[in-house]
Amino acid sequence: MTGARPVIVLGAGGHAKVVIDALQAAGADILGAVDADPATHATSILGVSVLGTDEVVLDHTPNAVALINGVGSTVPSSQRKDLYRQFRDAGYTFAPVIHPSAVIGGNVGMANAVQIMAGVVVQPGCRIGANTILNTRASVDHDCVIGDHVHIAPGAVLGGGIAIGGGSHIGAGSCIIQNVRIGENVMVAAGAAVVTDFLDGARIAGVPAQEM
Ligand code: JB3
Repeated sequence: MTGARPVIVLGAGGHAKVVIDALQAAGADILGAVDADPATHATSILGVSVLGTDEVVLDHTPNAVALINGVGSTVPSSQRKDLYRQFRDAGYTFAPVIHPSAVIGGNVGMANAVQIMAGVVVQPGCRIGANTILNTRASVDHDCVIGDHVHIAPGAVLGGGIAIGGGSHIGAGSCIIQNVRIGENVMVAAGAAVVTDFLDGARIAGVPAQEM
């Protein structure tokens, strides 16, 4: 999953814990975690040491380690994307995270640093963008195209042929019917039922989902 390189997890909060658990299930060699504010965290997460701040990463050359983006998001946010770009532009490689319990169909294309958590199903023909999270038990049906830096939150259900623009947040337990087009940086609230297209930047909620 992470090639031969040991990995460092960026972040030591809730998302980092889930990512570390998936990495351990997949047998990855985890050097430790780093955080913007390590003093506010326990010294270890699931037995993985919190090593210090992002400066610790710079003690390792880019070809000696791979990075894991352990900073999540619950709304469209640039924090996770900015962290990814900062280290990518410094020459570091981000590894994917794929929990062994995920079911991934044929002809699924995954860009760099995709994170697929426990119990996810991705059906054939899908394309998943860079730095995108498919969180716990999300279901993505055939031929969906999901952009970069998207978070599909736990339990969201996407029908076939859906397009999700970059940076969007698809809330926990929401449902999107087949062939819907969702723009960039869209916020879909938890539990929404999305049956029509929405443009960039929309904030939508409800059954059926409407702009807030
Ligand atoms: O909904 C689910 C299942 N998970 C949520 C996830 C997707 O997003 C989770 O419940 C949280 O709401 C959120 O998880 P996240 O991003 O881990 O949030 P939190 O627990 O608040 O931890 C974020 C951590 O990232 C904090 O400890 C910050 O200090 C750290 N952080 C922020 N910026 C950073 C940076 N760490 C590093 N290394 N570098 C940064 O630039």
